[in-house]
Amino acid sequence: MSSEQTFIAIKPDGVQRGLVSSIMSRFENKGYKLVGIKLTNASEGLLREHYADLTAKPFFPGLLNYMLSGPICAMVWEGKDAVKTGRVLLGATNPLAALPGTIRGDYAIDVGRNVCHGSDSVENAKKEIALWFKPTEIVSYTPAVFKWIYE
Ligand code: DAT
Ligand code: MG
Repeated sequence: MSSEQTFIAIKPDGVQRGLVSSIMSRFENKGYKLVGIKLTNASEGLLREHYADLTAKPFFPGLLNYMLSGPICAMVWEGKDAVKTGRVLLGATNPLAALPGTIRGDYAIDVGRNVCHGSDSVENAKKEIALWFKPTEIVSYTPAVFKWIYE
């Protein structure tokens, strides 16, 4: 099985609105394995690196302020096709276009308050995990239910 790790973050609005457990449940219920988690106030430097491809966008200053506005729940989830399927669980970037049943479809309205982040490629997931976590903060274990999730 090709197992991947993806970086999923609950943004300050998701933390403030008490959505941490609801969002985590989506990943747990699907069968993905939590291998890293922390609640953190991200620095401006970290966020500029995290969103390096967006610094020239007109919405970037607002995005930066939003991400600096409170704690973020940073997580690493692992499993088969975790990067692409993680994005499916999040839903479209613009919550108004996100389907019901997805996190953004169920819990958000404005693109600038879309409650969660998910890596968009395996390569970016590796970069983001290395940016937000030290190697020792990522754990390795086999869940007891593993054989009931994967054939
Ligand atoms: P995603 O978070 O789905 O990967 P992205 O990487 O294109 O989307 O953009 C990062 C974040 O920037 C996104 O979650 C919310 C914000 N954003 C994107 N497009 C925006 C826009 N047109 N107006 C305001 N904020 C936007
Ligand atoms: Mg993105």
